[in-house]
Amino acid sequence: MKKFDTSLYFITDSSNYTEQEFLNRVEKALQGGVTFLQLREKDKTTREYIELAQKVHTITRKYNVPLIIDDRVDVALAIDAEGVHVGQSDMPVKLARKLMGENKIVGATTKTVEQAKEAYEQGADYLGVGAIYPTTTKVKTVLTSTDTLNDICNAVPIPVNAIGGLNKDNIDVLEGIPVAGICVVSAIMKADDPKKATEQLKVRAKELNLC
Ligand code: TZP
Ligand code: MG
Repeated sequence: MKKFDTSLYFITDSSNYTEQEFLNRVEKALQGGVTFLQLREKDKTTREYIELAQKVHTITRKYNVPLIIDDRVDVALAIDAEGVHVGQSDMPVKLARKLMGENKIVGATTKTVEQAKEAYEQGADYLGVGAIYPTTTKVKTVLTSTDTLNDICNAVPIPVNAIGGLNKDNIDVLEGIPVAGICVVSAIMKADDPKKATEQLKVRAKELNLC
């Protein structure tokens, strides 16, 4: 049984930062208590994606936090990342699982109970569900209601994380829903102080019993 903790899942976005500033922010987030980290790059060449992933992996290893690569099974395998995350337009979970093997983590984005059940049956280890709120992060998505999120949590026996526009001041909307945790980009990536922002998110998520 793979053991991992998605309670405070940080998804990165390196746009608008120099590489050093980006890596510093990643490390600050890890110091603040991020439990799971996804490298999400949309505009990099394969070579650039791999080189950045190797640098991020060196940092996440120090904190014993799994590194998940967005979309790219080849990049995840090339750098021996702990896992990959696929969306509905990416490689199907079944094929991602086949290529990644049983010991790696495969996560999937789902927006309906049907998609969630299918991803679980195909071998997903965890799900991301959203967007719960509108997001300023570059992504093609539609809003998912908290009722649907709740239904998905109850429909599959794997961890389900909420995503989309979440921050310490609005995650109370998730109270009472059996999520395994929250996924955030901006709330940490764009914070003046990523370590403090992470710590504050963690405190609030704990207060609300979200993790
Ligand atoms: N999938 C659904 S919303 C989203 C993704 C990748 C982006 C979430 O970013 P933010 O900045 O936390 O709203
Ligand atoms: Mg994707």
